[in-house]
Amino acid sequence: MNDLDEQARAILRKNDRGGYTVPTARLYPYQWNWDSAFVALGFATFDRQRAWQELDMLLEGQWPNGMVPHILFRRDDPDYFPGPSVWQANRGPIPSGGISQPPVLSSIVQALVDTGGEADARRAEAMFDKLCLWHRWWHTERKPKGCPVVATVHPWETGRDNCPDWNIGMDAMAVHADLEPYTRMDTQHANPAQRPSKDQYDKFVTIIKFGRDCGWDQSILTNEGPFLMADPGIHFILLRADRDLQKLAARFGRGTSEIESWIDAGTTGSDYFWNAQANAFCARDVHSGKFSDGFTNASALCFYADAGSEDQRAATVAHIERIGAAAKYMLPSWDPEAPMFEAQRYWCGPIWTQMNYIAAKGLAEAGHADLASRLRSDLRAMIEQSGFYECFDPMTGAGCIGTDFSWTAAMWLTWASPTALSAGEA
Ligand code: 9WN
Repeated sequence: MNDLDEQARAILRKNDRGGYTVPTARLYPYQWNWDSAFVALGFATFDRQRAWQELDMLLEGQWPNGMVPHILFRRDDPDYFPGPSVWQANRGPIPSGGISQPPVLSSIVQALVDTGGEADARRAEAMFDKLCLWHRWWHTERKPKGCPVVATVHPWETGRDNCPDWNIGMDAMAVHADLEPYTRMDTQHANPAQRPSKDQYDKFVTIIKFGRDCGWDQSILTNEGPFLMADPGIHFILLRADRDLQKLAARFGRGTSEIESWIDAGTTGSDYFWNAQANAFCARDVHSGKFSDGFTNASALCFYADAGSEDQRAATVAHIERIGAAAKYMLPSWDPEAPMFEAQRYWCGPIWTQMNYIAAKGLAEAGHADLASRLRSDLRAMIEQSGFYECFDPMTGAGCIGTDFSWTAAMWLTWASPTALSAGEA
């Protein structure tokens, strides 16, 4: 019995709010989209019924147009800003945010089916139509006119909120002149030096105001909103999820031609992200075509999506190896050798546990077992040293921001712990 395993299970139980899990108490007191997907993997190591319940409760919030919102506000909680009264996004059955989050869900469902039995397959089959509807939403509502790939309207939708990747789009937009005054709560629960800046928050809230003012019409938000960038993270996660959805479709005897068309578009669309100067897959502003130029943990997800040419993949491996020599721990969210790197500021450098997990999964599948196992053993070492933090300083392994964090506990149980079922693999 590993004591950290017991601690990880206790964190998941403690963050359980009755069938769904909050990422951490107070700082994030609601159900978040991709957090819940990763958390389900953690529950599955000791309570499969509870794992499926997490996903069912996430899908309960799906909008009629197919979008699965990034946050579900089952009750109002004064600890978080912006809450339901700011979003006013009431187009679904549960008050929610008006944007989505990286669509990792179908891949998690496929993983549960892969490792489970007939009962798991039945649970997956019951949610198959909802998964399809959500993928279709990405491929239509978030596909800007004239753009070959899906894009994003808000840095929060990418899950990589203040990554320097978004600076081009954020610099190109203005803070709304009539923005209502607001009080941030995150800086009361966490060290402000590790969180996004005031200007970034003003712009985050400006985009919410735009969404609210257009009644959360997703086509208007995508095509006319203040921010529109394409994210290699969302792109590669969606392409992987499309592939996993196709496997589920085949298993359940459902049609696959529409899903195949998404996979084809995603495969060729990967080139849109190739920044030849940086020799890496990078984020890109859709309006100006300008590239971000830093290598991120999302750039490394081409393997997870099984995308990119041989040269592009070799260049990606070279970046990972270079960064592996510069950082004590892998895989930082922003290149430690690039300007704007900050070892402890949120998505400007810190290591994110769920990103390590999917990046390593892809690397292992592509035959880079050494790199995959470095990502795993580094995550294990940081958790052993610092505990179950939200993210970690890649230079020292110190924990940053949220404590007793659900997806960190889940990634420990699923993957990083020496007792994890997948101990032999990445
Ligand atoms: C906004 C919950 C979420 C994660 C995101 C992470 C952070 C929220 C915030 O917390 O974002 O969605 O308020 O900072 O960036 O990836 O899903 O853990």
